[in-house]
Amino acid sequence: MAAEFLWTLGDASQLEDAIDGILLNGRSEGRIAIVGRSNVGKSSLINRLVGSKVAQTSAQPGKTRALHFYDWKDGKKIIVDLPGYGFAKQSKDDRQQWANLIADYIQADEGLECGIVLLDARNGPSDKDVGAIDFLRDQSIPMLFVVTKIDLWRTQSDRIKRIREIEKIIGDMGYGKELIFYTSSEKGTGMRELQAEVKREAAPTKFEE
Ligand SMILES: Nc1nc2c(ncn2[C@@H]2O[C@H](COP(=O)(O)OP(=O)(O)OP(=O)(O)O)[C@@H](O)[C@H]2O)c(=O)[nH]1
Ligand SMILES: [Mg+2]
Repeated sequence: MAAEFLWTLGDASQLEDAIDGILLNGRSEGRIAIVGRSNVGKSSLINRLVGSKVAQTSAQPGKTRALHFYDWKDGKKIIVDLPGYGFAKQSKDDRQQWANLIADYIQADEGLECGIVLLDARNGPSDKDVGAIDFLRDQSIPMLFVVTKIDLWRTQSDRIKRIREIEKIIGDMGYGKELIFYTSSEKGTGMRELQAEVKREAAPTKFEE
């Protein structure tokens, strides 16, 4: 089997158990966190990346409400599906609770090698996307950027406009074009390149400094 479900973290009180105990007991694989707005295609990308349908996807935003950990055996990584941000129907309290849970996890897991930030091909990066990138940067988490749903680009000029916009915003934050991957989980576009890059991710830079 290419990948299997490991563990769900629904509450910060389980963090210690997750990091030091049940989840990572005896496991040295680096963790890769999938970050992005609700409905951007995080769970779909995970399924494509690991080559099996381990993560639940849904047309309804807000499907993934806890942190789900998957053992990607071929890649020798643990993939973490994070709850999406910017889910409109959420109450302010819920939103804060989710943000705290994600932040607590990111700060607690020293084995987190990389954050993959997903950006919807149909919109330019939003303020919330920029906020998430800032947050990861503040924690010294290396990042890759994955543009999702590129099968929904209708015209060549649409494609060019969006690519320029994405490169500009990511570039202004200090990240190069080589870190941006253009994908479709629907068609499988760009997956091989992304898989190779994620497999290559080495020890976290925050511990090399
Ligand atoms: N056309 C197209 N649709 C996609 C693609 N990737 C995901 N989707 C659709 O987008 C919707 C949301 O996908 P999910 O993978 O569940 O998104 P998510 O980011 O995990 O959402 P939450 O768990 O709610 O945060 C589903 O209807 C998917 O079928 C893609 O590459 N192309
Ligand atoms: Mg999801």
